[in-house]
Amino acid sequence: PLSASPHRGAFIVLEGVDRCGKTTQVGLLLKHLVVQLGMAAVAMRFPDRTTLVGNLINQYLQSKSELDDRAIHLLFSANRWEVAPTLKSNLLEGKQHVVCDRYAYSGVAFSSAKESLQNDLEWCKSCDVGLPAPDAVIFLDLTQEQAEQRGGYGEERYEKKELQQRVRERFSQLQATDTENGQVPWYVVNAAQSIEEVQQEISAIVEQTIEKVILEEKPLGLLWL
Ligand code: NYM
Repeated sequence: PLSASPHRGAFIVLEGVDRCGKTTQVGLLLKHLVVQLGMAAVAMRFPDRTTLVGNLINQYLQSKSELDDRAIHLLFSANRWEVAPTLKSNLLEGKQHVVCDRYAYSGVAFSSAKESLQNDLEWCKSCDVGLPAPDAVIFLDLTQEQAEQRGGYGEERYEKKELQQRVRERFSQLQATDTENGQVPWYVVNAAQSIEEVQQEISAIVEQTIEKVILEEKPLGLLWL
């Protein structure tokens, strides 16, 4: 079934705290799908810093501008909505699998980890309700201590120990509600393993997901609806 031509592409999201190796794994996964398996697949990422909104986000992350916590949350969400037509067309018209580095889960996890929004998880989620829903969320799990051992965080906003710890807790909260609602399956991969081991686990999950999408002719879902 993996070689059959799909009615649409599968939408795979990789999530995790900073320094968990997401970006490396997105690259390896794309190569695996395209080069080894000969499939049509593309990589996308959020924030997409190449758009107008993305440029504002980039300035904020580099501390070149200040924004209210809700305002920046809305910009991250707007960034997904402005790129959503391309995402959908890649999946539905292009019939390409999309491997995405972060999505709305990062949006909610990072914003709601801030003190000002700690009681507003539902508000944070509401902005992204109705976006294309992933067929699988692969969460690269790394503890705070393991992340720190990878040479410390960078210079960008949010790359602070206490915040990252809360972000990790938010992610597991989101996993729990998604699992309860039974819409989007989450797969937790231990990101402390070697690059090759992580890659093999991810490939197996993704191949299974693609097979399911194709065999069941699964329609594209709507996030958190
Ligand atoms: N981030 C990312 C958010 O705060 N909200 C979002 O919606 C998304 C997609 O941006 N620390 C944060 C997480 C990261 C930062 O991401 C930049 P990256 O993947 O390092 O470019």
